[in-house]
Amino acid sequence: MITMKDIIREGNPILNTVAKEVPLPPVEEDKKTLQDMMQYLKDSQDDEIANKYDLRPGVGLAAPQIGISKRMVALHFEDLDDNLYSYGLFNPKIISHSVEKTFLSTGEGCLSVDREVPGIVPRYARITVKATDLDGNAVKLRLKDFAAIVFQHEIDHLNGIMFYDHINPDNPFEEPENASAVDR
Ligand code: K1U
Ligand code: NI
Repeated sequence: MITMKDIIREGNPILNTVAKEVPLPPVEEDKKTLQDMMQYLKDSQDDEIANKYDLRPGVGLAAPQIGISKRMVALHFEDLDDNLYSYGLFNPKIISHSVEKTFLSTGEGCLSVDREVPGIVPRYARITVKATDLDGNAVKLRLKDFAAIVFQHEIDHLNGIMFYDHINPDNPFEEPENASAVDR
């Protein structure tokens, strides 16, 4: 079981490293890791389990955050229309994106960051992602708004990028051009 003691915190260079592609089809060990990452997210969103094991709630998790520098991400959340996004993905890649930007009105947080970092994190409003799922099937996902934000946050982890790297240090609340806010 993954708990908060397994989560790598900022300052560890693995979080600033470009993760390696996962050979496909995935071996059992990589599948097991990704299944455990999915389970962390589900457990962390269950109040009873989260309290018992002191889990911080998460909607996404990338393998480098548990010290594994491989291109694997887990996502588990519902959007504002109650659509469920529950995916364990190998080698996710953004193949296209909108010109329009978006940002989370409350700012972003990260399981690897034990502090609030205020500011606007500009993201593409719409993205298309190609990846391989836990069953070894190729998937193509069209995502917008909150879902697009979460996927970009997780794929950034695979490229060694933290959410606060996108915040303008001179003017943290400067709104990007062509952007609309997402509330959650
Ligand atoms: O990658 C991570 O550290 C997880 C992080 C992902 C994320 C946060 C904010 C914007 C985009 C992506 C989190 O899941 S922080 C927790 C969180 O945002 C949340 C948790 C439970 C319910 C609702 C939100
Ligand atoms: Ni994060």
